[in-house]
This record gives sequence, C-alpha cells and structure tokens, in this order.
Amino acid sequence: MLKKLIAAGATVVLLGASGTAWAGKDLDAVKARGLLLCGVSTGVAGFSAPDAQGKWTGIDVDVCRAIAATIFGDSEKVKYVPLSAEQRFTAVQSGEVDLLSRNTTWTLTRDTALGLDFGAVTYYDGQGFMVNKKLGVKSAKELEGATVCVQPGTTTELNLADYFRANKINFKPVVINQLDQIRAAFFSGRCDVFTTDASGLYSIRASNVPAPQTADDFVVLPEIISKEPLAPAFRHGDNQFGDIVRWTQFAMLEAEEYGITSKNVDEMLKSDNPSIKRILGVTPGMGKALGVDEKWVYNIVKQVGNYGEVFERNVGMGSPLKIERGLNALWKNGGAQYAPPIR
Ligand SMILES: N[C@@H](CCC(=O)N[C@@H](CS)C(=O)NCC(=O)O)C(=O)O
Repeated sequence: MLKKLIAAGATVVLLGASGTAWAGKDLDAVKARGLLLCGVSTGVAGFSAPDAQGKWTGIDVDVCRAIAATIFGDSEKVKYVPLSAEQRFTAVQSGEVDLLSRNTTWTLTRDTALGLDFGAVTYYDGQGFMVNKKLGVKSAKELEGATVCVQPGTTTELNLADYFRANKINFKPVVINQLDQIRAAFFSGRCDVFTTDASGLYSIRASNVPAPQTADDFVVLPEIISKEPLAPAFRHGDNQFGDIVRWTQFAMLEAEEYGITSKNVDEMLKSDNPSIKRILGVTPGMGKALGVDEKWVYNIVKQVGNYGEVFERNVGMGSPLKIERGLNALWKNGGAQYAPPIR
C-alpha cells in the first residue's frame, strides 16, 4: 500500500517511534512548565467554582484534571484561571491559558474566525429561562415586555434576540458583564427573567439564591431555545495537544461504557476483555500512539473517574444541582455521548 502511494506521487511522512511529527509548541510549553493553565468561569457551581477552601471543583474542572492526568500522570498539575464570558477567548488567543474548560459552546465562528479548536463535547446543553414564580409565567411565550438579564459575549445574548424576534415578543435586555452582579440584579427583581444555558440556571438556582428567598421561589420555563454543545477550547495549531484533549474525554466515556470506575480500576487491570486491556494500557499501544504514558486512562479513571462518575458527583441527581443525564447519557442508554473506539 505504502509503495503504491509513493509510486502515485504521495508525500508520505513516516513517523518516528515517538510519533513526534504531530508535537507542537503548545504541548511542549505545557510540559516545560509542568502545569496546565486552565481557564474556568468565575464561579458556576457544579461546573467550575472554588469551594470554601479555595479548591476548584466541577465537571469542567474535572476535564482540566483529566487532561493533566493524561499529560503528567497527575491530575493536580493544573493552575485555574477564572475568566468572565467576555475575557475567555482573548485569554486563550494570547496564551494566558492553554485550555478553556468553562461552559463554552462550540460554534462555527469560534472554531474558525477566533483561531480556536474544540475538543469533544463534555456536556450537551441548551438555553433556557428562569423566572420568579410569583410572576405566574408558565411559558417563554408569555414574556411580552419582560426585562431579561443576560451576560455579554455569549451565545445566550444572540439566541435571546433571535428567539424573541422570531416569536414577535418585545423584551428589554439588561446586559451585565460580571456574573455576581447579574445574579444580584435578577434576585433583587431588576430583571424579570434570567437566561443562560439550562445547566447554568440549575446551578444558580441550587447555589446562589440569597435568603430569605429559596430555590422553590424560582422556576425554569419549559422552552429550550438553542443547542449549546459545551466543549473545551484551545488555540488552533497543535494537533497533538488537540488529540490529547479530545481523547481524554473519549477515554472517560469509554471507561464508563466498559464499566471501569475509580473504585474498580485496579481490579480491571486483571480483566481478560481485550478492549479493557487496551484501554488501560495492559496491552500497550494506545499511549504510544497518543504520545503519552500507556497508563494514561488508568490515571484519568483512578484520579478523576469515568464520565458517569464525574457527572454524578458534580451535577447529577446526588448533587445539589440534580440534573438528569438526558442527552448526556451514553449512546447505549439513549443519550448523545458517544466515543469513537480506543484501538
Ligand atoms: N455557553 C454560552 C454561555 C456561557 C457563559 O459564559 N455563561 C455565563 C452565564 S451562567 C457564565 O457562565 N458566566 C460565568 C462567568 O462569567 O464567570 C457561551 O459559550 O457563550
């Protein structure tokens, strides 16, 4: 085959044993620094937020941790950089962060004109609306004349205008940059409606309602008006780094699919299943192909967990957010989370 290709005039680049032909400067810089610089939000509980001790937690934080486990074998080798919606893309472009793992929607313009690339979708979301129950509103179609709190620099702002225009509903946007200020504006009644990704609404309702109001005073309306595939973003141009980001997410999904968890991963090393042996590096090859340690998936699962564990711990029914798997269930359970095979 190779001879035929060469005979046909193809330029064939043969890779060395280390596969370094794809290595790029971004991955080199991460390795030289010994730390992954991960852009996160300024505080969306369940996704990326500092706890009382200042330790960052959430599903987006676990994505950073898993990528650090792939690169360094150590999920702690991450520095978190909080970024507002408006700051986030410049921070990636300028090199202030290596990776943006922060409820960011994968869109065509971001993937092209902004000079970014996206990894695999870590959370399938859609935009929703939250209102105070005392307004008695049951549907977004009843929002004629409403004031709507929205953060700038988001797909949210664009979808909001499209949706209200398409449905011929008048509204007044209240555009506020800082997340804590926009939440305060909504909870103090300065806006009738808060709109963002449904995940963000559940997060804010579970974690940020100021006393004496409670989560029960607020309702998320049934309309989901957009597709918000949330994925990690990074600079265009370093394919090996991109492969690592993409396959780290797939590895967490494959681990869930094969029943490999943080609890049983040591047992699983003894499995006879050829797929599990390959995934966990007992049969070598996958790590070498990706240019990382053969134990990369073992390290991810042992230190961070499989996708289902990460989802449940941070945002699932056992967490304060109580979000159902829905579209984020594995494909074999009727969801959209599907990983290409590790082979
Ligand atoms: N997924 C949308 C919205 C993302 C977004 O930034 N949402 C706001 C509203 S909850 C947020 O997360 N802000 C966090 C912050 O500013 O720290 C996008 O990518 O544009």
